[in-house]
Amino acid sequence: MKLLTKRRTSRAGHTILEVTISAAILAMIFGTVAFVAKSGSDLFTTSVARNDLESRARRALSQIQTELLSSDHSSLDAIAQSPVWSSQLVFDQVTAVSSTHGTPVWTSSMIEFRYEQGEPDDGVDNDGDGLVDEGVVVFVKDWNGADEQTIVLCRDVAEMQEGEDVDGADNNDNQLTDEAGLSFDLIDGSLVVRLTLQRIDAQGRLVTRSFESSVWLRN
Ligand SMILES: [Ca+2]
Ligand SMILES: [Ca+2]
Ligand SMILES: [Ca+2]
Ligand SMILES: [Ca+2]
Repeated sequence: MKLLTKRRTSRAGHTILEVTISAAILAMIFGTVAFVAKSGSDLFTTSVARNDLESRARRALSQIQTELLSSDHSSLDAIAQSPVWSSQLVFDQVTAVSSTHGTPVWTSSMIEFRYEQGEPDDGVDNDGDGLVDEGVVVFVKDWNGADEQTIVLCRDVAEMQEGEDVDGADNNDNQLTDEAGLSFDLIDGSLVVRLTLQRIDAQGRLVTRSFESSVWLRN
């Protein structure tokens, strides 16, 4: 009788051990599945944010290119040669044709980086969107003229180019020093436009994308 009781106790103990091991294995499996699912979800949300920034940056650069191609390139002569850069570009465009003489009417246009409304340049995220001192790219038609019109080409523009800090050095190794999130510089007759956009994705992570395009300035 004692032998039977001992066997039953041993069998019960063995079963508890098996159950414990099985539970541990199942926990590991479920943990791995949950991790893989979360990783996939994180990649997806980051990808959505990245694609959003890419499409907006391409659209803005395309609009800038279009405006510059229809400009008087001689008005862009004031642009400094790289590595000098500017976050503002002023140029002349034909905005109308004189009704009396049939000649083109030239007016000044301007493209520049401006701090977002409600987001002063103070090192603080004033509007609570997770970005610090972010700005917009604006295109101003008839700049300082009677019919001045301001159009926002792009939002979520970083204050600085990706990888660049305000420290007097070229941190991102593009030959420009402390350049802004929108910058213009001239290289061998081509105007180079550089743009860095940022946003916070659905997981609360900062996503940054940078783009560059060139416009050949014919004389
Ligand atoms: Ca902000
Ligand atoms: Ca600020
Ligand atoms: Ca740089
Ligand atoms: Ca720097």
